Amino acid sequence: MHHPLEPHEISEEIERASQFLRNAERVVVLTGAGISAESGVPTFRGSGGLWHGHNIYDVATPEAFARDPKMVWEFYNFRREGLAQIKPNPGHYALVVLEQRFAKNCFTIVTQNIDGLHRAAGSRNIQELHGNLRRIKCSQCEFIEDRDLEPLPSLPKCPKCAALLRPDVVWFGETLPMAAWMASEQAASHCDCFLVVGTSAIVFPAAGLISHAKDHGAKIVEINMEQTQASSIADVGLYGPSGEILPKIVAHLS
Ligand code: BV8
Ligand code: ZN
Repeated sequence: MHHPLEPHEISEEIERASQFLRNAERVVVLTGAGISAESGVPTFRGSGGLWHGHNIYDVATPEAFARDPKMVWEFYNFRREGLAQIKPNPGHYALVVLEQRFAKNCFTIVTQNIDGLHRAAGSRNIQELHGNLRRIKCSQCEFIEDRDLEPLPSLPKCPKCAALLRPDVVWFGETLPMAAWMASEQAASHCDCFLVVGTSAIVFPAAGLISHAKDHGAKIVEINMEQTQASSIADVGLYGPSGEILPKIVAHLS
Protein backbone atom coordinates (compact mmCIF):
# COMPACT_ATOMS: atom_id res chain seq x y z
CA MET A 1 0.00 0.00 0.00
CA HIS A 2 1.12 3.59 -0.41
CA HIS A 3 3.03 5.22 2.46
CA PRO A 4 1.45 8.45 3.79
CA LEU A 5 3.24 11.37 2.16
CA GLU A 6 5.52 13.68 4.13
CA PRO A 7 4.30 17.30 3.92
CA HIS A 8 7.30 18.26 1.77
CA GLU A 9 6.34 15.54 -0.71
CA ILE A 10 3.01 17.20 -1.46
CA SER A 11 3.63 19.91 -4.00
CA GLU A 12 1.00 22.54 -4.58
CA GLU A 13 0.30 20.86 -7.93
CA ILE A 14 -0.23 17.42 -6.35
CA GLU A 15 -2.68 19.07 -3.94
CA ARG A 16 -4.53 20.81 -6.80
CA ALA A 17 -4.70 17.64 -8.90
CA SER A 18 -5.95 15.71 -5.84
CA GLN A 19 -8.60 18.36 -5.24
CA PHE A 20 -9.86 18.00 -8.82
CA LEU A 21 -10.09 14.23 -8.31
CA ARG A 22 -11.81 14.56 -4.91
CA ASN A 23 -14.44 16.82 -6.49
CA ALA A 24 -14.89 14.65 -9.59
CA GLU A 25 -17.73 12.20 -10.13
CA ARG A 26 -16.45 11.00 -13.52
CA VAL A 27 -12.79 10.68 -14.53
CA VAL A 28 -11.07 9.86 -17.83
CA VAL A 29 -7.37 9.02 -18.09
CA LEU A 30 -5.77 9.30 -21.55
CA THR A 31 -2.48 7.40 -21.60
CA GLY A 32 0.34 7.23 -24.11
CA ALA A 33 3.69 5.50 -24.46
CA GLY A 34 5.14 7.46 -21.51
CA ILE A 35 3.16 5.51 -18.89
CA SER A 36 4.85 2.30 -20.09
CA ALA A 37 8.34 3.83 -20.34
CA GLU A 38 9.25 2.80 -16.77
CA SER A 39 8.20 -0.76 -17.67
CA GLY A 40 10.95 -0.74 -20.27
CA VAL A 41 8.76 -0.15 -23.33
CA PRO A 42 10.53 2.46 -25.50
CA THR A 43 8.43 5.50 -26.42
CA PHE A 44 8.06 6.66 -30.01
CA ARG A 45 9.70 10.05 -29.51
CA GLY A 46 12.21 8.79 -26.97
CA SER A 47 13.57 6.30 -29.47
CA GLY A 48 14.03 9.22 -31.85
CA GLY A 49 11.11 7.85 -33.81
CA LEU A 50 13.33 4.99 -34.95
CA TRP A 51 12.32 1.47 -34.04
CA HIS A 52 14.60 -1.37 -34.96
CA GLY A 53 15.88 0.93 -37.69
CA HIS A 54 12.41 1.82 -38.90
CA ASN A 55 10.59 5.13 -38.70
CA ILE A 56 7.20 4.36 -37.13
CA TYR A 57 5.44 6.68 -39.55
CA ASP A 58 6.88 4.71 -42.48
CA VAL A 59 6.17 1.29 -41.03
CA ALA A 60 2.83 1.65 -39.22
CA THR A 61 0.81 2.25 -42.40
CA PRO A 62 -1.35 0.05 -44.67
CA GLU A 63 0.82 1.12 -47.61
CA ALA A 64 3.96 -0.24 -45.91
CA PHE A 65 2.15 -3.52 -45.23
CA ALA A 66 1.02 -3.80 -48.85
CA ARG A 67 4.50 -2.95 -50.09
CA ASP A 68 6.58 -5.06 -47.71
CA PRO A 69 4.53 -7.22 -45.30
CA LYS A 70 7.65 -9.13 -44.23
CA MET A 71 9.33 -5.93 -43.02
CA VAL A 72 6.18 -4.77 -41.20
CA TRP A 73 5.80 -8.17 -39.51
CA GLU A 74 9.47 -8.10 -38.56
CA PHE A 75 8.83 -4.70 -36.90
CA TYR A 76 5.78 -5.96 -34.99
CA ASN A 77 7.22 -9.32 -34.05
CA PHE A 78 10.21 -7.43 -32.63
CA ARG A 79 7.84 -5.37 -30.48
CA ARG A 80 5.79 -8.45 -29.50
CA GLU A 81 8.98 -10.19 -28.35
CA GLY A 82 9.86 -7.04 -26.39
CA LEU A 83 6.59 -7.30 -24.46
CA ALA A 84 7.45 -10.78 -23.16
CA GLN A 85 9.77 -9.44 -20.44
CA ILE A 86 7.83 -6.33 -19.44
CA LYS A 87 5.25 -5.86 -16.71
CA PRO A 88 3.10 -3.02 -15.39
CA ASN A 89 4.86 -0.34 -13.31
CA PRO A 90 3.64 1.62 -10.22
CA GLY A 91 1.95 4.12 -12.53
CA HIS A 92 -0.32 1.41 -14.02
CA TYR A 93 -1.04 0.03 -10.54
CA ALA A 94 -1.86 3.49 -9.14
CA LEU A 95 -4.57 3.81 -11.82
CA VAL A 96 -6.02 0.46 -10.67
CA VAL A 97 -6.31 1.84 -7.09
CA LEU A 98 -7.70 5.14 -8.37
CA GLU A 99 -10.40 3.35 -10.41
CA GLN A 100 -11.68 1.71 -7.23
CA ARG A 101 -12.45 5.13 -5.73
CA PHE A 102 -15.06 5.77 -8.41
CA ALA A 103 -18.41 4.19 -9.19
CA LYS A 104 -18.50 1.64 -12.01
CA ASN A 105 -18.42 3.27 -15.45
CA CYS A 106 -17.34 6.58 -13.85
CA PHE A 107 -13.64 5.92 -14.46
CA THR A 108 -12.40 5.26 -18.00
CA ILE A 109 -8.87 4.59 -19.16
CA VAL A 110 -8.47 5.59 -22.81
CA THR A 111 -5.13 4.27 -23.97
CA GLN A 112 -3.16 4.82 -27.17
CA ASN A 113 -0.83 2.02 -26.12
CA ILE A 114 -0.99 -1.43 -27.66
CA ASP A 115 1.04 -3.19 -24.93
CA GLY A 116 -1.90 -4.46 -22.84
CA LEU A 117 -0.26 -3.29 -19.58
CA HIS A 118 -3.35 -1.55 -18.16
CA ARG A 119 -5.31 -4.82 -18.35
CA ALA A 120 -2.33 -6.77 -16.99
CA ALA A 121 -2.21 -4.40 -13.99
CA GLY A 122 -5.91 -5.01 -13.23
CA SER A 123 -7.64 -1.93 -14.64
CA ARG A 124 -11.21 -2.70 -15.67
CA ASN A 125 -12.74 0.00 -17.83
CA ILE A 126 -10.23 0.33 -20.68
CA GLN A 127 -10.71 1.64 -24.22
CA GLU A 128 -7.86 0.67 -26.57
CA LEU A 129 -7.95 3.32 -29.30
CA HIS A 130 -5.07 1.93 -31.34
CA GLY A 131 -5.60 -1.81 -30.93
CA ASN A 132 -3.50 -4.39 -29.16
CA LEU A 133 -0.22 -6.04 -30.11
CA ARG A 134 -1.40 -9.39 -28.66
CA ARG A 135 -4.29 -9.65 -31.13
CA ILE A 136 -3.95 -10.46 -34.83
CA LYS A 137 -6.58 -10.32 -37.54
CA CYS A 138 -6.99 -11.33 -41.16
CA SER A 139 -6.25 -8.71 -43.81
CA GLN A 140 -9.20 -10.07 -45.84
CA CYS A 141 -11.87 -11.90 -43.82
CA GLU A 142 -13.35 -11.37 -40.33
CA PHE A 143 -10.94 -13.74 -38.58
CA ILE A 144 -9.44 -12.21 -35.42
CA GLU A 145 -7.66 -13.90 -32.52
CA ASP A 146 -5.80 -13.09 -29.32
CA ARG A 147 -2.45 -14.83 -29.71
CA ASP A 148 -0.95 -13.16 -26.63
CA LEU A 149 2.83 -13.14 -27.17
CA GLU A 150 3.40 -16.47 -28.85
CA PRO A 151 6.01 -16.20 -31.60
CA LEU A 152 4.51 -15.87 -35.07
CA PRO A 153 5.94 -16.85 -38.45
CA SER A 154 7.37 -14.04 -40.52
CA LEU A 155 4.29 -14.05 -42.77
CA PRO A 156 1.39 -15.58 -40.75
CA LYS A 157 -1.55 -16.81 -42.82
CA CYS A 158 -5.26 -16.83 -41.96
CA PRO A 159 -6.49 -20.32 -40.94
CA LYS A 160 -9.84 -19.52 -42.55
CA CYS A 161 -9.01 -18.00 -45.93
CA ALA A 162 -5.22 -18.32 -46.15
CA ALA A 163 -4.79 -14.55 -46.68
CA LEU A 164 -2.09 -12.68 -44.80
CA LEU A 165 -2.73 -11.97 -41.12
CA ARG A 166 -1.86 -8.53 -39.70
CA PRO A 167 -1.44 -7.09 -36.20
CA ASP A 168 -4.78 -5.84 -34.81
CA VAL A 169 -3.42 -2.31 -34.41
CA VAL A 170 -4.53 0.98 -36.00
CA TRP A 171 -2.01 2.22 -38.57
CA PHE A 172 -1.56 5.84 -39.64
CA GLY A 173 -4.30 6.74 -42.09
CA GLU A 174 -6.64 4.06 -40.65
CA THR A 175 -9.79 4.79 -38.69
CA LEU A 176 -9.97 3.95 -35.02
CA PRO A 177 -12.21 1.11 -33.78
CA MET A 178 -15.66 2.71 -33.77
CA ALA A 179 -16.91 1.31 -30.44
CA ALA A 180 -13.75 2.30 -28.56
CA TRP A 181 -13.76 5.77 -30.13
CA MET A 182 -17.44 6.44 -29.42
CA ALA A 183 -17.09 5.27 -25.79
CA SER A 184 -13.98 7.43 -25.32
CA GLU A 185 -15.57 10.54 -26.85
CA GLN A 186 -18.68 9.99 -24.72
CA ALA A 187 -16.61 9.61 -21.55
CA ALA A 188 -14.55 12.73 -22.40
CA SER A 189 -17.78 14.73 -22.91
CA HIS A 190 -19.10 13.89 -19.46
CA CYS A 191 -16.04 13.77 -17.22
CA ASP A 192 -15.22 16.32 -14.52
CA CYS A 193 -11.50 15.50 -14.46
CA PHE A 194 -9.36 14.38 -17.42
CA LEU A 195 -5.84 13.09 -16.71
CA VAL A 196 -3.37 13.12 -19.62
CA VAL A 197 -0.50 10.77 -18.81
CA GLY A 198 2.65 10.11 -20.84
CA THR A 199 1.54 11.32 -24.23
CA SER A 200 3.08 13.91 -26.53
CA ALA A 201 -0.49 14.70 -27.67
CA ILE A 202 0.64 14.71 -31.31
CA VAL A 203 -1.45 11.85 -32.72
CA PHE A 204 -5.08 12.56 -33.63
CA PRO A 205 -7.93 11.93 -33.18
CA ALA A 206 -6.81 10.58 -29.76
CA ALA A 207 -5.19 13.87 -28.72
CA GLY A 208 -8.38 15.69 -29.72
CA LEU A 209 -10.10 14.16 -26.68
CA ILE A 210 -8.15 16.54 -24.43
CA SER A 211 -9.65 19.75 -25.84
CA HIS A 212 -12.98 17.94 -26.21
CA ALA A 213 -13.03 17.28 -22.45
CA LYS A 214 -11.87 20.84 -21.72
CA ASP A 215 -14.65 22.28 -23.91
CA HIS A 216 -17.15 20.20 -21.91
CA GLY A 217 -15.97 21.65 -18.61
CA ALA A 218 -13.46 19.07 -17.40
CA LYS A 219 -10.38 19.98 -15.35
CA ILE A 220 -7.26 18.87 -17.26
CA VAL A 221 -4.33 17.38 -15.33
CA GLU A 222 -1.17 16.68 -17.36
CA ILE A 223 1.44 14.20 -16.10
CA ASN A 224 4.55 14.07 -18.27
CA MET A 225 8.33 14.41 -18.20
CA GLU A 226 8.09 17.63 -20.18
CA GLN A 227 5.63 20.14 -21.60
CA THR A 228 3.61 18.90 -24.58
CA GLN A 229 1.08 20.13 -27.14
CA ALA A 230 -1.55 19.74 -24.40
CA SER A 231 0.22 21.79 -21.72
CA SER A 232 -1.37 25.07 -22.77
CA ILE A 233 -4.87 23.80 -21.89
CA ALA A 234 -3.90 21.88 -18.74
CA ASP A 235 -5.29 23.27 -15.46
CA VAL A 236 -2.34 21.72 -13.63
CA GLY A 237 0.86 20.14 -14.89
CA LEU A 238 2.86 17.56 -12.90
CA TYR A 239 6.26 17.02 -14.46
CA GLY A 240 8.21 13.90 -13.62
CA PRO A 241 7.94 10.14 -14.11
CA SER A 242 4.31 8.97 -14.04
CA GLY A 243 5.45 5.88 -12.10
CA GLU A 244 6.28 8.24 -9.21
CA ILE A 245 3.66 10.95 -9.62
CA LEU A 246 0.54 8.77 -9.96
CA PRO A 247 1.27 6.81 -6.74
CA LYS A 248 1.88 10.15 -4.95
CA ILE A 249 -1.53 11.43 -6.00
CA VAL A 250 -3.22 8.18 -4.94
CA ALA A 251 -1.37 8.22 -1.59
CA HIS A 252 -2.39 11.85 -1.01
CA LEU A 253 -6.06 11.04 -1.80
CA SER A 254 -6.30 8.21 0.68
C1 BV8 B 1 -6.68 8.76 -38.82
C2 BV8 B 1 -0.61 1.89 -33.20
C3 BV8 B 1 -7.73 9.17 -40.85
C4 BV8 B 1 0.44 1.39 -34.14
C5 BV8 B 1 -0.56 4.32 -33.48
C6 BV8 B 1 -0.67 13.55 -42.32
C7 BV8 B 1 -0.61 12.38 -43.05
C8 BV8 B 1 -1.28 11.22 -42.64
C9 BV8 B 1 -2.04 11.23 -41.47
C10 BV8 B 1 -2.08 12.40 -40.75
C11 BV8 B 1 -1.40 13.56 -41.15
N1 BV8 B 1 -1.64 14.51 -40.23
C12 BV8 B 1 -2.44 14.02 -39.28
C13 BV8 B 1 -2.74 12.75 -39.58
C14 BV8 B 1 -3.57 11.86 -38.80
C15 BV8 B 1 -2.67 10.89 -38.05
C16 BV8 B 1 -1.80 11.66 -37.08
O1 BV8 B 1 -2.29 12.13 -36.07
N2 BV8 B 1 -0.51 11.78 -37.41
C17 BV8 B 1 0.39 12.50 -36.53
C18 BV8 B 1 1.79 11.92 -36.70
C19 BV8 B 1 0.35 13.98 -36.92
N3 BV8 B 1 -3.57 10.03 -37.35
C20 BV8 B 1 -3.96 8.89 -37.94
O2 BV8 B 1 -3.55 8.50 -39.02
C21 BV8 B 1 -5.04 8.14 -37.20
N4 BV8 B 1 -6.07 7.80 -38.12
O3 BV8 B 1 -6.54 9.93 -38.64
O4 BV8 B 1 -7.46 8.26 -39.80
C22 BV8 B 1 -9.06 8.82 -41.31
C23 BV8 B 1 -10.14 9.59 -40.87
C24 BV8 B 1 -11.37 9.27 -41.35
C25 BV8 B 1 -11.53 8.18 -42.22
C26 BV8 B 1 -10.43 7.42 -42.62
C27 BV8 B 1 -9.19 7.72 -42.16
C28 BV8 B 1 -4.49 6.83 -36.64
C29 BV8 B 1 -3.46 7.15 -35.60
C30 BV8 B 1 -3.07 5.85 -34.88
C31 BV8 B 1 -1.69 5.43 -35.35
N5 BV8 B 1 -1.28 4.25 -34.55
N6 BV8 B 1 -0.25 3.24 -32.74
C32 BV8 B 1 1.72 1.14 -33.41
O5 BV8 B 1 1.87 1.51 -32.22
O6 BV8 B 1 2.60 0.54 -34.05
S1 BV8 B 1 -0.04 5.84 -32.93
C33 BV8 B 1 1.33 5.57 -31.94
O7 BV8 B 1 2.07 6.75 -31.89
C34 BV8 B 1 0.97 5.31 -30.53
O8 BV8 B 1 -0.17 4.50 -30.41
C35 BV8 B 1 0.77 6.67 -29.97
O9 BV8 B 1 -0.55 7.08 -30.11
C36 BV8 B 1 1.60 7.52 -30.88
C37 BV8 B 1 2.77 8.05 -30.10
O10 BV8 B 1 2.18 8.91 -29.19
P1 BV8 B 1 2.51 8.81 -27.63
O11 BV8 B 1 1.81 7.65 -27.02
O12 BV8 B 1 2.19 10.16 -27.13
O13 BV8 B 1 4.05 8.50 -27.50
P2 BV8 B 1 5.24 9.53 -27.72
O14 BV8 B 1 6.49 8.74 -27.77
O15 BV8 B 1 4.87 10.44 -28.86
O16 BV8 B 1 5.23 10.43 -26.40
C38 BV8 B 1 5.62 9.82 -25.17
C39 BV8 B 1 5.37 10.89 -24.12
O17 BV8 B 1 5.64 10.33 -22.85
C40 BV8 B 1 6.30 12.08 -24.28
O18 BV8 B 1 5.55 13.26 -24.10
C41 BV8 B 1 7.31 11.91 -23.14
O19 BV8 B 1 7.72 13.15 -22.60
C42 BV8 B 1 6.47 11.19 -22.11
N7 BV8 B 1 7.21 10.33 -21.18
C43 BV8 B 1 8.30 9.57 -21.43
N8 BV8 B 1 8.63 8.89 -20.31
C44 BV8 B 1 7.73 9.22 -19.35
C45 BV8 B 1 6.83 10.14 -19.89
N9 BV8 B 1 5.81 10.67 -19.19
C46 BV8 B 1 5.68 10.29 -17.90
N10 BV8 B 1 6.51 9.41 -17.30
C47 BV8 B 1 7.54 8.86 -17.98
N11 BV8 B 1 8.37 7.99 -17.36
ZN1 ZN C 1 -9.02 -14.72 -43.50
